[in-house]
Amino acid sequence: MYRIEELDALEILDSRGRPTVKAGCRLADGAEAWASVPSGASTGDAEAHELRDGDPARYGGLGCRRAVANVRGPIRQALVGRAFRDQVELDRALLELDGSPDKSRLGANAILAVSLAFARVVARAAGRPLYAHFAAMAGIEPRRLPQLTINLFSGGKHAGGQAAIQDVLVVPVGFGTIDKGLAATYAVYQAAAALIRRKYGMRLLRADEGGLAPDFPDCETMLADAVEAIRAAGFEPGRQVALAVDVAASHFWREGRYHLADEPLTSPEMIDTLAGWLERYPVVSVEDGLAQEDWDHWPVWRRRAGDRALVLGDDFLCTNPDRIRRAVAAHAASALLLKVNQVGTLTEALEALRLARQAGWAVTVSARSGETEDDWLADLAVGWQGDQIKIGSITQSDRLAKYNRLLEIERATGLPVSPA
Ligand code: 2PG
Ligand code: MG
Repeated sequence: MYRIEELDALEILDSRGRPTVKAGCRLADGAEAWASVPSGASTGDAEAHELRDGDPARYGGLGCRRAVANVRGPIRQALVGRAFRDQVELDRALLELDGSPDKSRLGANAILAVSLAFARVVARAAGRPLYAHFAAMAGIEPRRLPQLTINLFSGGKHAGGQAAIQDVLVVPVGFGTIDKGLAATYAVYQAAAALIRRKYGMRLLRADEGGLAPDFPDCETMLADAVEAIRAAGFEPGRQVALAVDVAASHFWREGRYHLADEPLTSPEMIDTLAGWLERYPVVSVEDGLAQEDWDHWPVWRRRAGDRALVLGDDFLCTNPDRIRRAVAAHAASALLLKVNQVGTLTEALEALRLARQAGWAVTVSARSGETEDDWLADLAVGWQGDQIKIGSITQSDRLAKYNRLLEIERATGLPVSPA
């Protein structure tokens, strides 16, 4: 049993300079730990509610003082002095206290900060690394490290909308270790930066996650430029370095049409477009290729993609067990993008993971576009055995904190990287 002696919280700033929540938990045995929550920009409609102050005079309404006050007030009052057997009991207490269907009363940001701080303090009290604690919580024995999927080019809501799709990512499939995969990605990133300077004559503009964001003439050019950068770095596209795409299609779907380029596309036309990308480029994963409400066409797209690429659901699934169950029944996807703050507690995210695994799906553990220097995501991806991890680019400390933590875990465990 783990008795909570004190809970505290603080408003801190994320990688976009927007407020977010950091919570601390001290146990009766004296162990103490803090954890910070990230925040998305291209959010799904079914995400748990992030509580913001709404005061336009402060951070344009984005302040998190109410969420912080909820940790220091009602959550603290309810939990301090109580002992919890495990994460499930703690999270259940948080859910009961909130009582709303979408965590809007206390705020998913307040709830998740406490859920994570508890996980970290229990790991500390048990004297084991956080990844080992996450693994034990899930009843998993870690055997491998997640494959890296690293943001190279950005568009969509993370880059002012200069291109419709949100990310083109590199997947260093041919290297076997995190260490070598990062070195290869650095070479590709530098080659891409040189290519962009030459081709677009632009200063290096970086988007929210550190990806390069020139004025691409169209979306397909993002893929073609990525392949050119892989070659320029001396690697073989597909065999050594493959690609992944986060289309984030919900954000250019209006009135039943995909506004990918000048001519709006119907759903079947959008599926043809995606299938064409799979034919022409070494794409191993397509995230949110269709909009979150385009339920009828997801199964069609999944059949069309076959085994060639993961049909990965982010906004489509929102790490939400109900949506995942529906998608499994409809054969609408083949992989889950797992973001704990979309659902709001570790226990619910673990349920999402289990549902995906039961369906035989792959799992990508993902950061948000607004991140902090906290590195728990790397431990989570290893402990819960994500097939891939998606953190962002390799240029900002909020992202590097997680990559550097993966390097530490790689050294400590000696585990190989998951085959793509
Ligand atoms: C996504 C994420 C991370 P956001 O769409 O996958 O890239 O973006 O956190 O803004 O939802
Ligand atoms: Mg996404």
